[in-house]
Amino acid sequence: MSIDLQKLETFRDEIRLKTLKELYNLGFGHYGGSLSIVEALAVLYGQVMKVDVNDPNWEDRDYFILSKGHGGPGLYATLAVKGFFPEEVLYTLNQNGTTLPSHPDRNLTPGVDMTTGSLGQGISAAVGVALSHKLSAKENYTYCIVGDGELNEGQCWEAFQFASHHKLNHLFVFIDDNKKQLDGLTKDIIDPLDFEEKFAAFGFYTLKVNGSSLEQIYEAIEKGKAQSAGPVAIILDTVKGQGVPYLEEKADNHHIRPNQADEVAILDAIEALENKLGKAVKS
Ligand SMILES: Cc1ncc(C[n+]2csc(CCOP(=O)(O)OP(=O)(O)O)c2C)c(N)n1
Ligand SMILES: [Mg+2]
Repeated sequence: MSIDLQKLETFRDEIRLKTLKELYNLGFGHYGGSLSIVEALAVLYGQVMKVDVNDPNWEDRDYFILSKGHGGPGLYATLAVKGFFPEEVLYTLNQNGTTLPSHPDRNLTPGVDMTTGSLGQGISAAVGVALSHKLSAKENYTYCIVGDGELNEGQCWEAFQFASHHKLNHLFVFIDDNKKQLDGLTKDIIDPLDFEEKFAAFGFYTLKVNGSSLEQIYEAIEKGKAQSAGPVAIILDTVKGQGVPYLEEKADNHHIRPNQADEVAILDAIEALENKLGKAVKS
């Protein structure tokens, strides 16, 4: 199948717009790491993954696990645009009684396949899901996004080694290499060294792509599927705050409680996306 770029670009813009709106509505949150995964989410849910919005627990679906659970607002926006639940639900993010807690909970939200937030654990769960599918000779794929900072957790590397040993060829791991973590540059906190070399050494079929390019992400997934030997790692060269230049340039963009200047920039970005999508600008 070839990429439907126009459809995916619209889907991507809708996801970015709804991510900004839900976080702005809440008043604070993980902007940086939600925005850097928008393109990957758009490709996965827009064209690649087999899911049924009317039957989120369909057993033959592909699974998605957001190991860097603090990117939940990006995932929720994707699920809402895809049709798993109405857009209005996004504006209950992280509030009392919500079905959208700050970090994903598989028991609360239609379309969320794994509860995550404690970094390092999601990838282990993803490997378990992929192993169970392989043992039952099922064809479903398991897709997982991990953060570059998250990869400081030793547990991740135990999971990768296990995945490789068991030749989990329907497991795709995306590394959101946005070069930053909570409190600084990843290379300054614990230098991760070369991800391509590390994943290759761990037995993964490894590709590095521009993480803001829908085409490159899609092509990497197609390539990964064409090789059948073992698990696939796709390193996404991303920018924290991706797609909103003001937020990309803001040094401390992990968790933002917008000040006045931030607010103006975020509202401008929302308006620009709404205009681009041909929607009425909120008065
Ligand atoms: C086990 C664990 N330790 C610490 C945290 C707190 N924490 C939340 S996000 C974060 C930084 C993660 O950085 P990265 O994986 O690079 O995420 P991104 O840049 O995509 O936001 C940390 C340390 C956590 N959620 N889980
Ligand atoms: Mg990071």
